[in-house]
Amino acid sequence: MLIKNKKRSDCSENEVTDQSVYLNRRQFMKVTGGAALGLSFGNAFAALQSGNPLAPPQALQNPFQNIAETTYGKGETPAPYDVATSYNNFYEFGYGKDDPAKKSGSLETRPWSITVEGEAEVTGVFDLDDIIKEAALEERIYRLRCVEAWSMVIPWVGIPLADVLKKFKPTSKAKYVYFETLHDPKQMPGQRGGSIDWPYREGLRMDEAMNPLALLSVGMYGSILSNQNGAPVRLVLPWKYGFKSIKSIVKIRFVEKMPTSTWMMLAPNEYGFYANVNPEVDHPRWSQKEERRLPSGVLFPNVIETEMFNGYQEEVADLYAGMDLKKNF
Ligand SMILES: Nc1nc2c(c(=O)[nH]1)N[C@H]1C(S)=C(S)[C@@H](COP(=O)(O)O)O[C@H]1N2
Ligand SMILES: [Mo]
Repeated sequence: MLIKNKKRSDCSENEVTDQSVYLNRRQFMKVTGGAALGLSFGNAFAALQSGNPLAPPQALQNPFQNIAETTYGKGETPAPYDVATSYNNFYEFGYGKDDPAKKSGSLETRPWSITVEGEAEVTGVFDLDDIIKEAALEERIYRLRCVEAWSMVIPWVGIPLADVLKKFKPTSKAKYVYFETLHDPKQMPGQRGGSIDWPYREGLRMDEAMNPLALLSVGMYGSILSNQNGAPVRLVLPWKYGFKSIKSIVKIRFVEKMPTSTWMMLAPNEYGFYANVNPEVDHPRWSQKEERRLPSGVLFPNVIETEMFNGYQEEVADLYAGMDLKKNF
């Protein structure tokens, strides 16, 4: 076993867009430069004072046998661990940026099964540890750009998604792959109310899923994933807006038709299927030309220009050759 858990702890899609989700996104834009950001800077500062800002807590350290180093993101400065684990989007635990850290302790991450179904030769229910047992874990330092115009650099631990998907032998009918997050209101308090039609859903075109950049992540900062970051297993798709990087995955389905994601269901005019980072295509309610790179606070706003495909053009531009990226946003 590669992972040891050290210590551990409705509305339908045609109803109007979820007001509370809207509100939350709008409120977020309003506080930009305000108190919330001072807070994340405060966390970074506390982490810097407490020793190594890139180290997870003692109880979580070194659960993996081997993590291969890669060149991805060498030279980038990762966000302090405390920032990456205290400023999150994970609506299953609430809409506030600090809700996931406060409320995700109730998530049981072992044992964890993933159901694989649809257009593939190998389908069924698999234990996560069996899926990753023979896989080689890699560290990849990636930029994560949220559609809300903030970003951070995170050192992930994971397996190329292609390596995992190939094991299930998708058939020629598998044109897309669809993912679902756990749906369990007992463990996920955010699912007890609100108007998102749970579970959280996402999808990729097959060639996107097979792109070498796509990572199935089981860890961060050399350790396991924190619950608020999507434990025990999530996607990381660094050329796409953060919402495509679905957390706490329990279902993988190979399909013929383009699946509908949670954000497409909520606001199809604002969140498309592709959701590639693109400074030329503004969100209907705000610009995507710039981003706040966290840690960022009132005194150090740290605003940088957003890059096409979040700077990963070389790796992924071919996937979209000839496509109108304004239409296919
Ligand atoms: N299941 C689920 N996955 C999710 C989300 C969510 O609310 N639920 N939020 C997304 C968004 S909007 C972002 S920006 C990233 C944030 O990842 P992080 O908290 O690890 O930085 O997770 C994505 N994955
Ligand atoms: Mo996001």
